[in-house]
This record gives sequence, structure tokens and C-alpha cells, in this order.
Amino acid sequence: MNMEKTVEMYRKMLEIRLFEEKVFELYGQNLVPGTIHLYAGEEAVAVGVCSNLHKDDYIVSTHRGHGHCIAKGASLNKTMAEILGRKTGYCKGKGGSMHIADFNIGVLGATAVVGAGIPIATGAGLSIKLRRTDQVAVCFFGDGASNQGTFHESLNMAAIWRLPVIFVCENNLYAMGTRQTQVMLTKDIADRASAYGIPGVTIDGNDVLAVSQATEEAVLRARSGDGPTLIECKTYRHKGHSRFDPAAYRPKEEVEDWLRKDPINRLKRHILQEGIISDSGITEIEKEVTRSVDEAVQFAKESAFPTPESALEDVYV
Ligand SMILES: Cc1ncc(C[n+]2csc(CCOP(=O)(O)OP(=O)(O)O)c2C)c(N)n1
Ligand SMILES: [Mg+2]
Repeated sequence: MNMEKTVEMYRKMLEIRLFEEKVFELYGQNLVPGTIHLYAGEEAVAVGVCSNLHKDDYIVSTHRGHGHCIAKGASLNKTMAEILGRKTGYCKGKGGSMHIADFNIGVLGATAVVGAGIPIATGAGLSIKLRRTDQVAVCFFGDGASNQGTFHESLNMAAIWRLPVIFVCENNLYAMGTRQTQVMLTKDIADRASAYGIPGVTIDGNDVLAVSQATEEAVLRARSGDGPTLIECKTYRHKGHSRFDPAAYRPKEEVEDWLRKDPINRLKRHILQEGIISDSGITEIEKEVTRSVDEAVQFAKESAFPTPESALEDVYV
């Protein structure tokens, strides 16, 4: 792995973590309308995947989407402003946490409807194929979403039409309070790929280098016209499902075990052990990221709220 790329991945993962820690803090101060679903613990998936994408490649995100958008290049300022419901945000403050979109960087949007993003990414794949470009479309979704009909229909359609889509299942073992083992007998969701005649791989989703490697192969396949791949990343969310969920359904030992496998600390250890950069280099990155997150908070707080009349703008008639 190229050293520069490794350091950049560390910076992005840290950016997502510190950004969300701020979002959590601001939520506690009643500054975030609606709810929030934090991505902490799963950063290696978004960053490992997006590190292989070009600006004009597409992603479709989920309700747990801040990390996907930041990894694809979303502005921290505009993302924070949207989460705080300000008019300088990505959707002019009218969408909030679950509706970050920016077509200029290929973020086709997030959706609160579980599994709804999967056919959207498949449609983007069809559009790429018809336009004959070398773009790819990536779809992020959870273990819960993989039980929706949309998952099965989309994989089948992408398979027969050899669409350039990469289906990335973030298996964090739970869909709200429901454990994967309660709702499916399949242990590895990637096994479902064989039902559609496409490759499926299960990887350690807390190892950003493994995620990046698997994505690189899937992207190459997609760009060469060989069709879709299903990548299952085993990971874990550090917090509850959404802001008010204390996650009492998770055994304490399980949580502690996964906290020890934190993807950011893991990459930091690798960077230091391999001498890619020194301790002071890491401290410098931490300072820079903290500064940019603080700036995003300031930008958002200083921005105005949308006017009530603006609710009637940007609507389809
Ligand atoms: C169609 C639909 N059904 C149910 C819900 C309620 N809901 C919101 S998130 C969620 C769990 C999703 O789990 P998963 O796909 O594993 O994603 P994760 O939250 O673990 O990232 C559910 C059931 C919804 N938003 N949409
Ligand atoms: Mg899940």
C-alpha cells in the first residue's frame, strides 16, 4: 500500500470520528433537530472503499451516512451546517443528518428507508453502462437491509446486466436491537452473492487496508465490464442505534472486545510500527483535523436558519 494513501486514510477516518464526536456533543446541547445515527467504529469501511473511487464515481448512503459522505469528499462545513439545520448546509438546512447529497462529488444521497439505496445505486450503474463511461457506483447498506427485497432484486439485475456496481454490506451485527443471528441463518452475508452468480467476499471491516484491497479488486472488475461484487465488511458500531438507544441488548464483553479492535487505533499502530510517519506526524494530523472540525462547527453555528417560505422552494410539482 502506498504510504501517502495510508496516511490520508488515517486522516479521513479521524476526521469522521472527531466530526461525529462534535455532532454528539451538539445534540446534547439541543442544537441538532431530528435524530442522529453515529458511524463511530465503522470508519474503515467508508474510508477503505472511497479511497479507491474517483470524484465522478457514485456512492449511495444510508441513515448512518455522515462517514460515507465525508469519505467521498463532502465538505465538513456544509455537512455540519445541514445537520444543524442551517441554510448553508447541503440541502439548505431542510434535510438534516439523513439527507446529505452532493452530485458534484458523486454523493447521490442518503436515505432513511432501509434498503432503499440499493436499487438507486443499481440504477446509477445502469446509467453508467448506457453512457459508456468508466465510472462505478457504490452502495453502502447494513446487515438489516440485506433482508429487504430490494437487495435481492438489485443484485440479480446488476448481475445479469453486468452493471459496474459495488455492493458494500456493513455488517455491524445488529439492525436496531435485533441481532443478525435472530433473523438469518446465513453467517456470512457475502455467501448470498453466489445465488446471483457474482463474487462475494467477507472481510474484516475494521481493517482499512483489507477494505481498500477488496474494493480495489471490485472496482477493477466493475470498470472492466465484468459486473458487480458484493463485499461484506464485518464491523461494529460503538454507540447505540441512534441517539437515544443505550444499546442494553449488547453484552458488555462484546462491546469491549470490539472497542479493542477500533479501526483508527489499529491503523495508527500500523503507521507507527512501519515508520510511515512518526508520533509527531500523527500529532500534527490530529491538530489539523481538530481545527477543521472546530471550523465546521463555527461555520454552522454562525449560519442562519432557512426561512419558513423556503419550505416551498426546491419541490417537485
Ligand atoms: C423500510 C424500513 N423499515 C424499518 C425502518 C426502521 N429502521 C431504521 S434503521 C433500522 C435498522 C437498519 O439496520 P441495518 O440495515 O443493519 O443498518 P445499521 O443501522 O445497523 O447501520 C430499521 C429497522 C426503516 N427506516 N425503513
Ligand atoms: Mg446493522
